[in-house]
Amino acid sequence: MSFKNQYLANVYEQVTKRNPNEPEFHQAVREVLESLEPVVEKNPKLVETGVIDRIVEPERQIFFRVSWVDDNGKVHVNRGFRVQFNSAIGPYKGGIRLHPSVNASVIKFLGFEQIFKNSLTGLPIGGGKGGSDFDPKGKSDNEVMRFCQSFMTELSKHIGADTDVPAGDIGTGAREIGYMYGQYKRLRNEFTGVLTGKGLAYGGSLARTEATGYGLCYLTQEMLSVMNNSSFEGKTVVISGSGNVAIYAAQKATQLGGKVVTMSDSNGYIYDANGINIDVVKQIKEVERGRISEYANRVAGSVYTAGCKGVWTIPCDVALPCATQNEIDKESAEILIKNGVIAVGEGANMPSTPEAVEVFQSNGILFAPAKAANAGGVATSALEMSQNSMRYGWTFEEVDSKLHDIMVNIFHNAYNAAEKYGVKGNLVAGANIAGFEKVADAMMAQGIAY
Ligand code: NDP
Ligand code: 2IT
Repeated sequence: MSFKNQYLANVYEQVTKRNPNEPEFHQAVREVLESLEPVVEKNPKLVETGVIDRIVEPERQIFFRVSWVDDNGKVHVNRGFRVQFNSAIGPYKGGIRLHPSVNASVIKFLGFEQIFKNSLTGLPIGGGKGGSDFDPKGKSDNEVMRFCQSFMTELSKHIGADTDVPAGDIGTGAREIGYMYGQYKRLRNEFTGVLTGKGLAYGGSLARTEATGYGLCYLTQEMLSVMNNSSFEGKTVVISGSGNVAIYAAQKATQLGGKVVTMSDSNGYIYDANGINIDVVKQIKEVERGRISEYANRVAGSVYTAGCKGVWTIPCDVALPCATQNEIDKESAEILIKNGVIAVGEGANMPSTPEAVEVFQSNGILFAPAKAANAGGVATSALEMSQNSMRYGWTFEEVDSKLHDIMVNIFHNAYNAAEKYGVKGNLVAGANIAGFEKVADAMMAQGIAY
């Protein structure tokens, strides 16, 4: 698709020129700007106040050296990133990704998406993202600890409970957050809610671990109900990934009456026609830090197949991509449709390529984009921040019920925004518009700094 609006075409061109060799960032910006065409046509003030020119440029980007020593005394140097993208509606908020593929493009696409996602939650959080090209896989606990301490030694200068509040993402879970939190506390001598996803013993929120996967299913359930008069009950569900998001999506989809038949990692996928046994997956992934192939050794009747892309060839009613960006391409989308998929809910960030999204939408598939569908994680992080500020903790049921209401609201806000701008049923446009409007209002109200 090309831009009909010349102003947006120019902004996009400027983004590609100013940020060369950043294809993921370009992809994320392009999708949002395309959605905003009807909004810009209706609101000339957006152009006059340069809101779009400003929103595509991070407020601040911090790139830094992270050196650490492995168990054999060898020195390693990684690169650390924190992109503080937008603070119009609250402190920068977003996860830390630890994966060898991390670079400026990946962190900027994630930070940009986070602006609109965080706005959609209805809670006061701005957008940011961070990470490093460090690979926690195969490292000892002590090596991970030394990396996290070195990473936080620099990061601590730039974050704070009212400034920027990082959290987990790929490769960053409870262990990494614990080491980072300990280091922040040592350096700053303060016990504040500077990170979320903390352990329950030191200020974490109940239900944060489950939140992204559960929230994905709550939103997908609402989409099925409103747009298809159905639910997860009796549906076959294909899930990719076997990390934090995938595990709790599988658990909630099962609780809601679906049958989850796959999970995967970057090496391959398992198929269990009887429905995935979540306890076995949790034992392998959360306790042993093992590979998903191990599931087939433990559960009779299940099969492991090498190659992660094959997961999309398994017939299903609902597909929940929960691994990484661009994991569903045009070909995989076409196979899913041929096999009868009716709904797709994005648990990962930007898991469908633009061509795949086009295939889903032009075939009338119910499609819940990541910004809306996976916002439950960051929403519950914001609830963790509230509890930290109050020095108080809600029960699991209280947090889960707030999460449920937030996800249902996000669906309706995206659905209504799409209808208002003449693209009924297009939740990609609806989520982008609904997320954008609040941030744009705040940016206009706060003026421009010369
Ligand atoms: P985890 O590190 O817990 O799990 C990641 C999973 O995805 C693993 O199974 C991993 O397999 C797989 N994966 C990672 N990279 C690739 C790749 N290049 N190709 C194939 N598979 C891959 O991360 P999360 O579950 O936290 O995150 C998953 C997705 O959800 C990400 O897109 C993240 O940004 C998004 N997300 C996470 C939130 C959270 O609260 N944690 C909130 C909102 C979105 P392997 O072990 O082989 O690497
Ligand atoms: O992509 C995401 O929204 C996250 N990784 C969660 C961010 C957070 O601050 O909880």
